Amino acid sequence: MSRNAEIAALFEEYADLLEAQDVEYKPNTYRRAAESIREYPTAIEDLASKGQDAVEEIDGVGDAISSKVIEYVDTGAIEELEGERAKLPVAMDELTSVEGVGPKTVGTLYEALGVENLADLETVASAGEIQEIKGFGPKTEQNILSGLEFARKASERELLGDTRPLADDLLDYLRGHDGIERAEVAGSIRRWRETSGDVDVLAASDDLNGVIVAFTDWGRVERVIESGENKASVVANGIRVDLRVVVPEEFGSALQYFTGSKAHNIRFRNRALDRDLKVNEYGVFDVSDTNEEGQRAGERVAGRTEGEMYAALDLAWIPPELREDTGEIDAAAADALPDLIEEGDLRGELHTHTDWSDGTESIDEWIASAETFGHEYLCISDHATGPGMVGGVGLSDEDLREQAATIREAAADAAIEVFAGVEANIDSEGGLSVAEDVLEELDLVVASPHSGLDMDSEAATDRLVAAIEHPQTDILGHPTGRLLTRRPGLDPDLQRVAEAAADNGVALEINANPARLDLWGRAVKVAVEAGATVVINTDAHSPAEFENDRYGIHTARRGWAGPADVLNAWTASEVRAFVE
Ligand code: DGT
Ligand code: CA
Ligand code: CA
Ligand code: ZN
Repeated sequence: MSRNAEIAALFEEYADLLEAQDVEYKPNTYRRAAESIREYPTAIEDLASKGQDAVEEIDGVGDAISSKVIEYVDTGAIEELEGERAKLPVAMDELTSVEGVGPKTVGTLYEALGVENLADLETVASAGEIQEIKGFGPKTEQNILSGLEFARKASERELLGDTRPLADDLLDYLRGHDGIERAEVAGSIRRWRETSGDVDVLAASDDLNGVIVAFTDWGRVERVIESGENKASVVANGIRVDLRVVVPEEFGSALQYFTGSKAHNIRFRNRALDRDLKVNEYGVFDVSDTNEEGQRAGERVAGRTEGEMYAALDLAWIPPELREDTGEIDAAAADALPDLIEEGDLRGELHTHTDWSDGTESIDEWIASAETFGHEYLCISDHATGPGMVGGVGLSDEDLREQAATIREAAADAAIEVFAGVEANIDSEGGLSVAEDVLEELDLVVASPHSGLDMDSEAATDRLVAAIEHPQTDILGHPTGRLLTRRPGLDPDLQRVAEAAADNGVALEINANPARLDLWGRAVKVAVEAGATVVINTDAHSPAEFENDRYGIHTARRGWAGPADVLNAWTASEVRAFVE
């Protein structure tokens, strides 16, 4: 963690501790400052060494906060934070990771039942003690119990947004090592699955042991779990990393095997058997002949590259994102694999938040950043007020009108095309939280669910379909509202949602934020097959998050989507025509 992220996390904890004790306003001030500090391009310790004024250059950082920054850089602690921690000695991060448990609940549970950590929470929830607290009840207790169960299962998996960068770092490191011919990530990360159990990496070298030594010496290794002749496992950044080393002749077969998925490999292996071939991590072997002793001869016919492996089974090479046993082997056999969208195909971003709501940058800064990033167009879609918006984040109808005028003024001088939009909240019936005439005035409306995410499947489907049928809706934002490893979100009938989207000319979002990836691969496949258009949005709150688009692009690939299926792979005028 950089110092900026470290200090941001402390201020967030401070904000939570204050909120837990019913302090008003101050928590949000600290949260905003935390966000700006995290995104600030200069190292905070360098600013601190220049004094308080330099630290106050950061958005949202005033006197009180800058002095705490300096205190922390100088002494390694913040006295006021220590004081709050002493008053409320709870594992705040851990407890608030449970869906339905916010800082205020943590405060109440500590006051009433002395709950300090997850184990305490589990004990009191299972004993039925929570429903006895004033203002709580059986429903709250049940929600906490299911939140706990979800968190327990989910916490065993890591976000792709954490594992992929770690794998990329390791690959860079290994590829710089003499004697390593190739290094690739394998497993669920190579398939761009949204969560992974571990990081699997494969290297090819004639010096197996040299690679193992290099790997265990990698700077990010915290602990070596085991280390053998051709494989080793370590913990890095709190995540398990498995490395295998093979000789270059076996790299393709090992990569194919360890990429998975298991279901794909089983189908692959069965196809081989039908052809009198045997496959394993060492290659493809011809087992049609028997030798004099009646044993299978087993001549090796492929294994150095993956392409060779697939070709040996009369298959086109299959992109890893498709290897989930959803028809890819038949498609490869018929030479009918889809023409997938690729990194670099996106022309614009249609869902961003400025400092008018909870983003960090001004409208002008966003336009400049989008242009620098290479986008041809940008939509500003700040939060509207309404269900799910807390702490005054969302814009009123009047604010939205004023903002649209400001966006249009900025757009007039911009080198890129700029859309004036909004992210409206979908209420429980599917209505939008913005007045009709304002929606009509705007160029683009993203409608997203932000609250009421625990309704049953049928009600959720009706709600989303109603939002899609709203004549002003252009994009259904993060359709289920899920947060990976934190909350499951809505569980609609995806087929019906997709058909409604196709019929009404509404694009279904693939929210590329790695904490969401909503929609996900299988859902995207349903959408595309129903003839719906999807859109890959980063939902960026700061321009650095434009980089998350790769998670959305590979998720689209997992859904078999090509550039024609993805709204923001189209030109600005094509997008303009779609939303009009
Ligand atoms: P994960 O780690 O849970 O996100 O999922 P994967 O797919 O990365 O699975 P992992 O790490 O257990 O194993 C990596 C790959 O190795 C897996 O995708 C396919 C292959 N593999 C592992 N065990 C078996 C097995 O028993 N049979 C077959 N056919 N393949 C296996
Ligand atoms: Ca894995
Ligand atoms: Ca593994
Ligand atoms: Zn948003």
